[in-house]
Order: sequence, then structure tokens, then C-alpha cells
Amino acid sequence: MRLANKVLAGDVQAAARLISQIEDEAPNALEEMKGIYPHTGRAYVVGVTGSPGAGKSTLADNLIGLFRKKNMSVGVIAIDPTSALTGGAILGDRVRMQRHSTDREVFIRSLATRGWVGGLAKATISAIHVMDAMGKDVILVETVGSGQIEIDIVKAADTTLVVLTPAAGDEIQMMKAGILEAVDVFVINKADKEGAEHLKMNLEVMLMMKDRRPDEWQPGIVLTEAIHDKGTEELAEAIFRHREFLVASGELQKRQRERAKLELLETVEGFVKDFIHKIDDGDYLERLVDDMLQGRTNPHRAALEITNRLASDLGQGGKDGF
Ligand SMILES: Nc1nc2c(ncn2[C@@H]2O[C@H](COP(=O)(O)OP(=O)(O)O)[C@@H](O)[C@H]2O)c(=O)[nH]1
Ligand SMILES: [Mg+2]
Repeated sequence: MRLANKVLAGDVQAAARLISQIEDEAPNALEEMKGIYPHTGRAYVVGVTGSPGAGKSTLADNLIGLFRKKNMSVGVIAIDPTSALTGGAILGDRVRMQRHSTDREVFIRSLATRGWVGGLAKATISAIHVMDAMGKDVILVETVGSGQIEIDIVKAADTTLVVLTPAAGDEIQMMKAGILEAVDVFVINKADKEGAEHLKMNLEVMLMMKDRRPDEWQPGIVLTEAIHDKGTEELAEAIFRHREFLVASGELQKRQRERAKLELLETVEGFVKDFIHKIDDGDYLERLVDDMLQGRTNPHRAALEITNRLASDLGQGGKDGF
């Protein structure tokens, strides 16, 4: 656990290396994470989602500046699920936040996984743990809006911001139901452009139509001009207000529980997928499929056979020791 100990001491290079190992799903990362887990649960996680070009990174940059003024240390994880396909990192995000790159209290990492897409949510949660253990007060997670991965990553956040722009008025109609439910604060960025007030009204009407219990959170709407650092204070206030609500209502614990559950399920899924990949190297799977097609077995029985093998494989010390 050499890397983990360095991370706990605030070593940025060690943290960067550990996150790379997490991305690569290196076996060593699992080992190191053992030393990280006991030091997590302190950081406040803010998810920032929205379409490409909405201004997420520019906003994140402004928020970093504001949090730093309040003497809070900040971690940023920038995720682009599409980069998982190309294996590339997201240059633009790093550039946008460049002015903080020399601040020791700011740690920015982009994340992509080369493995299955589900792995990205797990890698994100692990990266959050690393930054949390480093002692970061706030962790911003920037992700491009796109389906299931977005929903999973949003589940990992305490407060979720969705960034809209006046140009994309139809966007709310097109947003996945799962996302809309999860939004805590709507940000209308590029308020310097025409249509911002109109979008705000539409949003207000939409939010009013939703039945809410009186004790439920009423999502905030904040107008910003990220390129001019306008509205940043209001946005930060909306985030802090939501945090206070979560703490007072007991909802924060519920979200942390939800996150732990997601992590558990992703880990189990990871075990199964790794194992299937491993046994697939032979022609074991193909033979099971043959058997299915010829009626010698059925999907249920074949699946049981695989999970039984997985159980005995894990029992033989494959992944134990935790
Ligand atoms: N007009 C205008 N442009 C903005 C504003 N905020 C960001 N931009 C520009 O929008 C582009 C995309 O911004 P970026 O932060 O990279 O968006 P992201 O893809 O959501 O991270 C950049 O060229 C920004 O300068 C704004 O408030 N007004
Ligand atoms: Mg960006």
C-alpha cells in the first residue's frame, strides 16, 4: 500500500498514478484501495452534467476559484464517456481549468476507461475515494450528458447540477427522465445570449407541474455567464443551500448509502465480467452456447454453471484477502 500511504499524505503524483491504475483496472489498484477506503466519506461531491459545449468546464473553473477563496481544497474529475471509445483524454477540460494547475490545493484529473462502459461509474467512484482520502473538501465531477453512464455518475454525487444553454431550449424535453429527477440545481449558462429568461420560465413551469411533498427539495435555477465569471456566487450559494438541506433532512446519508450500494453492485458485476472474459479465452462459453442451441442446457442452467465456477474460483483465493 505504498501509493495509498503517499496519497493520504497528500502526494499529488501518487494520487495521479493510483487513478491511472484504476483506469487501467490494474490489480495493484485494488490492493492500494484497501488503504484508501478507511479515509473516505468526508468530501462533498458535486456532479456537473450537460451537453458538450454547454460551459461545464468553464463553470467548474469559476467554482474552483470561488471554493479556493473560501479556503476549500478542490478535486475535479472530468469524464467523457465517448473518450472511452477512442482511449483519449479530454484536453479541452484541462485547458479550461489551466489557471488552477499550479495551485497545490487543486487536483484535476480526466478519466476514461478502456474496458466496458459500466466500469466507468466504478472507476469514477474510486477516483472520488482517492481525492476524498487526499483531503479534498469538494470534488467536482464533470460528465457529458449521455444516457446510463450519466445517470450512474449522477448517483455518485451529493449535489447534481445540469448545465443548459438558451440555444438548446428543446433540451429539457429530450432529457432522460432519470436525469431530470436527479437534478438539484439547474444552471442556465450563456445567459448573455438571447432566450435565457425564456428558458428559465419554461423550467419554472415544468418544475411547478411536478408534485412535491412540502419537505422535498425544490430544485434551484441559476443564471450564469461562465465566460465572464457571472453568477458564480449564486451558483455556489445554491450548492451550499442544497447541502444544508441534505444534512438537515437526513438525505445526505441516504445518498451516501445509495453510492455505496452502486459501488457494491458494480464490483460484483466487475467480478462476473472479468471471470466471463477469462473463461471466454478458452472455448468454454462457445461450448455452453452450442449446448444451449442443441437443447442440452438452457440459459438459466448455463448461467448457474458459470456462477458456480466463479464462486469456486473466488474461493480459491482469486480475489480474497480484503
Ligand atoms: N457566450 C458564452 N460562451 C460561453 C459561456 N460559458 C462558456 N462559453 C464558451 O462555450 C464553449 C464551451 O465551454 P466549455 O466550458 O468547454 O463547455 P463544456 O464542454 O460543457 O465543458 C467555450 O468556447 C466557452 O468559452 C458563456 O457564459 N457565454
Ligand atoms: Mg468540458
